[in-house]
Amino acid sequence: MLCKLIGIPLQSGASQLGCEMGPSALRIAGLRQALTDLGHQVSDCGNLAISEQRRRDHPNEKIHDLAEIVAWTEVIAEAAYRESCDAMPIFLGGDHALSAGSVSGMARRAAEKGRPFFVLWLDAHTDFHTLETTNSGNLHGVPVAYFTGQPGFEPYFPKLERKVDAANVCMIGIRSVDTAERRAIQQTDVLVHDMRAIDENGVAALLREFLKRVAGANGMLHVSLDVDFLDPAIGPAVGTTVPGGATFREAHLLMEMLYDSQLVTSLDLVELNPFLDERGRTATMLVDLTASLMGRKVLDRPTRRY
Ligand code: NNH
Ligand code: MN
Ligand code: MN
Ligand code: MN
Repeated sequence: MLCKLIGIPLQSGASQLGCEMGPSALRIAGLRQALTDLGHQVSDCGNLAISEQRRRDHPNEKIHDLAEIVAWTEVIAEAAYRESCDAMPIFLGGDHALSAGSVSGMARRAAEKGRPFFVLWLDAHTDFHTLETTNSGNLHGVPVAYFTGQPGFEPYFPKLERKVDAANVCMIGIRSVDTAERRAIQQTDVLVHDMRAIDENGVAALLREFLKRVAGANGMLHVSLDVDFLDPAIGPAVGTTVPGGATFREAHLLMEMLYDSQLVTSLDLVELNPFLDERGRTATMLVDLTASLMGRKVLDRPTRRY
């Protein structure tokens, strides 16, 4: 597989500065080597950058850095579309606002290939605020509402060439949902598995069900991995830690199952804030999880079909 590493030093969607250093930390933690060790070809596209920003004012005065995030969204969506022509893009964040671009660009690619498009959202949060409802004003809290076509993003954000069907979005790990998000997401077909669902069923059953649907539709699958999906004990380098997250084995099992499925066509690694890390262990954790997603295993075993 040809993997393209796309660095996105975007940090103004989050409340705390530091995600800008995420792409560097992932490179230093050995992402390229981990992938080449597994037999993949890797091309590092370097970091994206934004140029001019058009001024944008939204009536919700809590929102900050709207013009910058919009400029990033355009650049990222274009890069996602371009680089996914012949490769699997891996988006090195950067805060989760980047997924407005990575997901919308990949949705456009899937439409061009005539394939249905699915998103697996691994996060403590649903990121389902609209521009009207965000009360933190942090735009890393809005990407899922944007790419599923909830109202109010136009004319501020780029017009979506393809919305993602809410029924094709599956979330796992959820344990922090604001009131407005809860109300809005319950009116959609987004499949939300909170931590209780993991406790009661185990991650494997939840993911297997979803992968069967993706496989049955011959879909393309985008995986968006927010560091705060992990329990803070194994992923401390994030500005929005929430207790009670996924364990080391739960996270690796999901990645191993995703590899077996051979359905993943793009990946976000987001919200890594190296300023908050402990001797690089969260960056290393993300590299190891990516390796599991790309085929690293303890023992060879027959590939499971979905
Ligand atoms: N819902 C909160 C907000 O909108 C938190 C979002 N923060 C995240 N999302 N880290 O993954 O501010
Ligand atoms: Mn998130
Ligand atoms: Mn989160
Ligand atoms: Mn909020």
